[in-house]
Amino acid sequence: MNFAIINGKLVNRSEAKVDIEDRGYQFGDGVYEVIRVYNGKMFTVKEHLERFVKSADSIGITLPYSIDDCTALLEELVTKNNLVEGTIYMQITRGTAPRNHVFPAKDVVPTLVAYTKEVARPVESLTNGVKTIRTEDIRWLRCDIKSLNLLGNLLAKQKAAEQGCFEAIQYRGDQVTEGSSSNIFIVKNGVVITHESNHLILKGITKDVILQICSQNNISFEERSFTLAELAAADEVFLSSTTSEVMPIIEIDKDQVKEGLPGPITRKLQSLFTEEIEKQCGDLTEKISS
Ligand code: PSZ
Repeated sequence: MNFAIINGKLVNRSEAKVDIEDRGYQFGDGVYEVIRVYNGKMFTVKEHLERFVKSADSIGITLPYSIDDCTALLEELVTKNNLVEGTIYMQITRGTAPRNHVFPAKDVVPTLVAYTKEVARPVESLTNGVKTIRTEDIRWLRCDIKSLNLLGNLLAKQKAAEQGCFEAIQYRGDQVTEGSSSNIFIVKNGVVITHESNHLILKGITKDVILQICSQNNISFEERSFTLAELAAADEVFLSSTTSEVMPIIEIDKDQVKEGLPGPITRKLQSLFTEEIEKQCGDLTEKISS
């Protein structure tokens, strides 16, 4: 049997339902997280749960559990579902109340749900790289909140998919912000460059692990916005996310990045990132080939 968690209780996944007046369903009034599981162990779970609390706090939702209690609940879910390689999706909404834009009374309890999914590492894409398009960033100005409202992101991703591409690289004016569901990095003259974590992007957990890896391994990096011209002139381009890890970008709007092959610093970061996963979760069976 497969389980989900609704408000702290393990329930049968097929019976896990929420009300039609849940504010998540009606307004997208909530926040979420996706946590990676390798070898049955959660990767960077503390960082994800801290960001979850921060996102919730920033829209005035208080998580009814401590981070330790939450971790224990998620561990139980992973065990019960025999999840070896996959993701945990969790979201909290402002709860169920008669539809009204104004927040409901304080006694309305938030709805917290979590469930798991089996997801293999995208080893083929990690090895060969992915194609992308560019598209204008039409989202709101609080992209630092991991909000359930994803329409801008969905429209961008759909546009990419319709062109046979994996991701849409978004920009405001002439500045690159982030992917529709990833952070974007360029490498120029040996320096790794990625947008600073402000209100225009999500502060990616994967991004932060990569920047930590850079500082520990004497790889120069700059956290600053960069232009579309810098993107076009980059030596290497890659994206990062919980499920995509360090993903080489080999094409942008049909133009090859360099020779259309993953670059040496991207490869180095992939290998160091894999080491970090193995440190936290144990050995991985499938390897990225160069
Ligand atoms: O499974 C998937 O497709 C996932 S799992 C996480 C994401 C996609 N994306 C997270 C994300 C995002 O949605 C935006 C707009 N920017 C950056 C990221 C990367 O964040 P982390 O590294 O925390 O997953």
